[in-house]
Amino acid sequence: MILQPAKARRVLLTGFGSFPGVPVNATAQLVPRLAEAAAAAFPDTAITFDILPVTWHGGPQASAALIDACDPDVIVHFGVSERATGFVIETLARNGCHISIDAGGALPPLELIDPDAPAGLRATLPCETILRRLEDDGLPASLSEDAGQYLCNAVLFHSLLRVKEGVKVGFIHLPVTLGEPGAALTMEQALRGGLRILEACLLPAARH
Ligand code: PCA
Repeated sequence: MILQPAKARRVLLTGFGSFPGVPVNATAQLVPRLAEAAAAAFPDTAITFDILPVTWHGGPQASAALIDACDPDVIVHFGVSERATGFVIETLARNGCHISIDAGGALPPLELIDPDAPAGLRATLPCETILRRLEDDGLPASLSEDAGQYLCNAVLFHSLLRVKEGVKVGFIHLPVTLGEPGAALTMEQALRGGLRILEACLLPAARH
């Protein structure tokens, strides 16, 4: 859904749907709210968002279609992880797939995402700046080099392969319990942190 067409800059935000073991993916609730807040906070920026299916074929395909349609300057993918206790800023996508079933019950076609691609691709978001901004706001955050080799890693890898030079692409993992009572992160904190992440990407005068 495009909230603000024909703006100077373009941002693509994605969350994920349900998958085995996670019947409700909190990023499917967070991302539409973040898109609306971002549209208000960055009026010169067109915000496109969508929720990707957690399927080996459909997830990357849907993401590629969004990238082609909106030609973003910044892409922030969000997903949940059992291991996350705050904002986990993924700095590396690996060319590998765990042999795990997706939301449609399918396995990945290969153990590699792309046999012709490098073993790893670095996220191009300003990860250190994002970390500082989140920490400065009192939010729990860390950098990671292991996005898990499931769909989150696969979508990040595909996006990094697909975009032209200069596009900022990255992935943020959030706790699987996001928004639940007693969770490490409330939905409001996730929303606030999402805006801090976008500030780090969109405000070049900020500390880098
Ligand atoms: N987390 C999974 C896929 C979708 C999601 O939210 C992952 O970490 O790969």
